[in-house]
Formats: sequence, structure tokens, C-alpha cells
Amino acid sequence: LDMEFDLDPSFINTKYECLRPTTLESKYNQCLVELLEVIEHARELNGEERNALSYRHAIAALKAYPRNIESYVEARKIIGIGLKIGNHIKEFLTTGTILEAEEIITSEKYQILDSFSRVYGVGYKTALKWYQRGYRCIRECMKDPYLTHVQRLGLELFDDFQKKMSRQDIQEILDILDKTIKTIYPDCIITPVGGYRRGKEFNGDLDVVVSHPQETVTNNLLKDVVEKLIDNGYLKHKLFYGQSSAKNKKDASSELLSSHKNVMDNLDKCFCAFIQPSTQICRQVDLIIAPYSQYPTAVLGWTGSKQFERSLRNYAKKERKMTFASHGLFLNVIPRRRVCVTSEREVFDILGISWVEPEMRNC
Ligand code: TTP
Ligand code: MN
Ligand code: MN
Ligand code: MN
Repeated sequence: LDMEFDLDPSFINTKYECLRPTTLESKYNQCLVELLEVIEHARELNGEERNALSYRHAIAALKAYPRNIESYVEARKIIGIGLKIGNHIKEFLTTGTILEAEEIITSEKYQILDSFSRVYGVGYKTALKWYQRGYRCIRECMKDPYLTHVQRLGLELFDDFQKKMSRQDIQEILDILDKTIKTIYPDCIITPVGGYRRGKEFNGDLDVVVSHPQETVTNNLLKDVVEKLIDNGYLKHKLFYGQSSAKNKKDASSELLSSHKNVMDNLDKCFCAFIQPSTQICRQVDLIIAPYSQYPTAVLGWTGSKQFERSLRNYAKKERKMTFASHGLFLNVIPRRRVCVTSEREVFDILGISWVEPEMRNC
């Protein structure tokens, strides 16, 4: 592994984002980061996954870079910044913006595809299909005769799901989950993960890992918890229920799962539409159940960011001949062997990576 330390030892020039701390926003290059994120997202909406990923690597490197980029030459020394993105940066340094990004933002097609892709369970393919059928707003999509059950729900819940939750909103829901779950299983461990754990002020959903010190208790946990939440009137819809393991990836929700195809695990989970009592707004709450032995990897795997997780999996695979997933850490020998871990920190130790605080996993 080619680790090159810059003048500032906290900046590591590497292709693996999980090796260096990244805050939510860049103190130095935030404006550039936001313009490049527009292009990245446009590539995703266009189905150009690989191209989007190369933007993501460059963006992550810029977010972690410890000072203002001042020249093209300086930018090109960073791993992940090649000719193409180097030229964007050159343009940004001379004009103060990137024309391509400006054009994307003002393009009507981009704005529409972007809003369609924000519908729960809708990826770029469905977004494009709806656009090609002539729909220009969410209301028009609702009249589509071929909607799946989940797409219809997603469209109906669109306005609510677009409303961001403050940390206080999330705390309110966490308190309800805590109370409800502990009336059935008093010893449950309930851990908020996702963007909330990474310190985001406002979140589109709440991700929660639920575990229990008794290994077998988790067998029925999802069913029992979901039933209780329905009985108590909190859970309005199940958007996804079950295991998103490879064996059922071809089912009705295949697009939902394939948009997360590199984050699949076989943990029990329920993606819920949850009524927040104080606002009566429907919130997306993702419940993930982890047997106690898989609790550390579940918390690490569901804290994100997506790019942090991607780089962690790549690092484990390419540099350590191991597999990291939310349901465990494995040695890639034949047959594959599970490595037991008892804490999130231990996963970093075994992989030989320095501990990264959740707030520093925002690549
Ligand atoms: P998300 O809730 O999709 O992402 P997030 O919380 O980072 O950001 P947002 O504010 O948009 O909600 O997922 C949380 C983390 O869980 C994500 O970084 C990757 C991981 N994950 C999986 O491992 N499997 C999955 O099926 C999904 C959806 C996410
Ligand atoms: Mn989330
Ligand atoms: Mn999300
Ligand atoms: Mn989520």
C-alpha cells in the first residue's frame, strides 16, 4: 500500500478513504466539493456508475485535504485526481465555478430525474422510465399504470420523506423505539447508526441497529418488534421486510436492493414508515437486527458513509484477503472462515486500520 504522508500528517494521500479522517464539510474546498458532487450525481442518474465513483474518490480526497487547493499542479498530486477532474479544478480556480455543474443544476431534466430518484425504492432506471413516459412531477407518476406496491407507497410518502429530521426529531423516535422494544426485551441494545451517528445535523431517515446479549433472542426480534410497533400505532407501512441477502435479490423489490447491491448483508431488517407523534410526519426508520456476535460489524457496516463502507470492503478484500460485511468479518480461505469480533474497534485492529471516529467517516 502506497501511503504518502503530506506536510500535514493528518492528511493521508491514499485511494482508501477508510484510512483517513473526513469531516462532514471541508474547511477549505467545500465550494469545489459541492460543484463536483453535482456532476457525480448527474453521472449516477445517467447510469454511469464507474464515472460517478471516480468523482466520489476525488471529492473524498478534496474533503480530507487540509488546505485550499491553489493550483492545478497541486491538485494533480492527489491520488484520485486525474486529467478530467484536474481540468474541472483548473476551471474552478480561474473562473470560480464549473460550467458543466452550473448547466446540470439549471437543467430541467436533471431536476426532474433527481426528484424521481428520491422516491423511496426508485433508482435511476425507473426515474428515466417515468421521464420517458412524459411524467414531469410526482403527481403525474402516481397515475402510472405499472407502479409496484413499494413505488406507490414511495410516491405517497414522498412529501413526508423529503422533510429532514433534526437531531431532536430523531431523539424523539429513538425514545419511542427504546421504550417499545424494552417492554418486550428489557436487555436489548439499541444503537442509532447512519448519518445521525456520523454527526449530521439533519437526516432523511433514521437507521437503528438492534441487538441482544443473548444470541438466540434475535431470532424472533424483528417480528416481535414490528408487531409491537404496529399495535402501538407507530408503524404505518413496511417498505421492506426480511433479509436482503443474495438469495432473494430477484424479488419484487429488486431495484431497491440492486441500488444497494454493494451494501447487502443477510441481517433481518425492516425499512418502516413511522409516524412521529409530535409532528404527525411519516418518517423513514430502518431497523436492522443483529445477533450479538454480529453486532460490532452491523454497527460499523451501517454507520456509513457509503464511500467509507465501500473503501473498507475494498481494503479488506485487496489488502487483507478478508471480507467485511455488516454480518461479519471473514477470512478468504476455502472454506471461508468467520473471524470473531467483540467490538467495532477490534474490526479496525484486525484489518490493521487506525480507528476512525464515526464523525470522521464522512467521505
Ligand atoms: P443510509 O441510511 O442509506 O445512508 P446514510 O444514513 O449514510 O445517509 P442518509 O442521510 O441519506 O440516510 O444507509 C446507512 C448506511 O448503511 C450506509 O452508509 C450504508 C449502509 N447500508 C447497508 O449496509 N445496507 C443497505 O441496504 C443500506 C440501504 C445501507
Ligand atoms: Mn440514513
Ligand atoms: Mn438515504
Ligand atoms: Mn437508511
